[in-house]
Amino acid sequence: MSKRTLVTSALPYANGPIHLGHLAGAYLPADLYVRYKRLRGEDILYICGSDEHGVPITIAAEDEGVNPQDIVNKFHERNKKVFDEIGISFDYYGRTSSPVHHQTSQQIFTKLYEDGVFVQKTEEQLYDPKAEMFLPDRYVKGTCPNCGYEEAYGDQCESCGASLSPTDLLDPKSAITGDTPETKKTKHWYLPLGDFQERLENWIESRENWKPNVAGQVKSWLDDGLADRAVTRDLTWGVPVPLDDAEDKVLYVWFDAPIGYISATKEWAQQQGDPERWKTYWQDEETDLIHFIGKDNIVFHCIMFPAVLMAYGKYVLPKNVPANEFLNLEGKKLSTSRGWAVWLEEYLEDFEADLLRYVLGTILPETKDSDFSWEDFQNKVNSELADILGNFVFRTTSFTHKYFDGVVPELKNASDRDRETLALIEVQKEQIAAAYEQFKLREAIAETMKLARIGNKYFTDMEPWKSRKEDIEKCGNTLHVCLQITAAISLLFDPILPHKMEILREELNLSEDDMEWDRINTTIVKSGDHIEKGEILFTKIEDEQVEEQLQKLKERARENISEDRYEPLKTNMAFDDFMKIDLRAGEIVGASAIEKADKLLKLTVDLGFEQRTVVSGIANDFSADDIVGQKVCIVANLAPKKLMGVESNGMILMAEEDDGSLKFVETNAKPGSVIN
Ligand code: B3M
Ligand code: ZN
Repeated sequence: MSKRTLVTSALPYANGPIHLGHLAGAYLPADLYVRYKRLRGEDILYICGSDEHGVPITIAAEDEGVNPQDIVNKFHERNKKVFDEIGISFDYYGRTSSPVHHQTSQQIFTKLYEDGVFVQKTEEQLYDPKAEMFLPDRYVKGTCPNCGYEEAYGDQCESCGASLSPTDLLDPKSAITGDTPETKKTKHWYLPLGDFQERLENWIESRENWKPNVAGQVKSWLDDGLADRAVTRDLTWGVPVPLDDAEDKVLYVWFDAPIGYISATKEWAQQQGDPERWKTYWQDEETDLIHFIGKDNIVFHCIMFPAVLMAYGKYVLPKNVPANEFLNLEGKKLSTSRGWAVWLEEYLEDFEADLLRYVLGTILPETKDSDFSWEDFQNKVNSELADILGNFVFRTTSFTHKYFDGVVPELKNASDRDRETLALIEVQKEQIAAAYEQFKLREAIAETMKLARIGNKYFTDMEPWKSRKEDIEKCGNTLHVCLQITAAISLLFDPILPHKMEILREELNLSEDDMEWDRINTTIVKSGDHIEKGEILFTKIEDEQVEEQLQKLKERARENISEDRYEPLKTNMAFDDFMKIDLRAGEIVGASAIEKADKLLKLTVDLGFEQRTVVSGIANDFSADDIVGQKVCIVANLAPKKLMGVESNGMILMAEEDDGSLKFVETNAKPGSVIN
């Protein structure tokens, strides 16, 4: 009997449109997997929805001067539509502002509360008196105590990935007024993750085939020991905390959002007219729960949500969390605020959905960050989709039409090559299945394309345009084999190119009933079957089209820069304060990477009178080998600070350009010279 699988993709915040990075991270990989499983006829349910709570939503609303509800209404509809157009085949796309979701998350909170799971604490938290509010999560920015990144948020440092509390930040500033916040006492409920440490460890150990990047991150969290996590916030937008003494408090967005997967499943079951059916997916041990997410969401899906489910009892825990790394764009980090992104709505104005599904599928950031470029997009569409896949199926169908009246020829006295080629259908089928089962989706796509390569080469080698005149039986065999491969392609490519394969199956007169895994063999079409006249499935992309996209991207990036071209000046300081800073000329004489800190380099700086170690957040812009010999300016009397276990003694001055890249502030002075 086939197993039951519940697949989820991270609920995107309904505060902005969906871009390529989102698609490559959590949606396309899940959709490929789900469509493959459906093809196998397995019981699979694919759930997603809008994440409509949390500070990202309220900040977006404040920026636009509207209500949070207006923002989420707008983006919920837009995102749902664009997912549909790109072919992401959710069974249900819910939203966390729905009544079912509010009830479900309150019910889970209440049960945990009544079971005495939470710890209640009254603590000092950051407060902005001007805005008259507490500053949870992204309402405060400051320096990360872990890596020194200066733009860290109150909940997370996007540079080193550390998960933070607002009060951890050094030099915190309110995101609303820019002021330095005060502290004020407030009461909250915490999930004591430490109580779950052992259970989480045992559960993680029992998981198989996890990606090393995911397992590694989880292990490092567990090794560091788990701290209490507040599950409530002083905010008004969100799911109200269902307790009498919790006015103006809501559930922490990362408490309610994963529960959104459950609520959406409930709504799906209601829609099916079988309201209890959600339980078979969430509360029956036979279900494999798979979360597709981006790497920044690992801790929530592999530690926090499982702890909530364990505390509640009854629920299945994730079987696998195939989290992806990040997608870059044209060699640079994607950034919505800098306009460095390709939005799906925009993409779809110019190109077909399936082209992106294929190209992005071949570069999914499965094990490390990967890069999307328009040139690569053009290359893959032209030389793989058009020249191999498109060419093969068009040659096959049009030849059949022209010389066999559109009728599948019989296979008579097949040659070894014919038989071997036919047998490769099932070989590829198994390779493809093995790759999907291990969440190796890039490999699954490559193996699928391999079948088209096999077909195309066979057609060329067999030269049916010659055998047509010399040996019609041989020619018929060639076309018979090519038509079987084409038919297999129309099924095996379905998860990747659903729109195009529907067209191809129509040409082959295959019906929905043929959409079966077991039908993928050497006799999908029968001798004597009629096929329709084929059309060209993929047209090539011209250089001008690529140029146009690049221009669009660059123009937008420029617009975004000019809007906010210069950082506002800081307030004046006293002359004496400036004189306290001891600036010196120096030279980098040694540089090395720091383990687990992507952004940091450990530098040895010569100050003439001494050499010292300085940790600097420049690894994104410079590699250790290239900067030895670099002349620098250094703040030489900064109090020592430990960053990722290394003591840093000073700060190298860097200038940040519009695009976020860093430049050294150079000096020709000899090391040790005083800079005034
Ligand atoms: N909305 C965060 C994100 O988009 C969040 C995911 C929720 S999944 C339950 O990164
Ligand atoms: Zn950090």
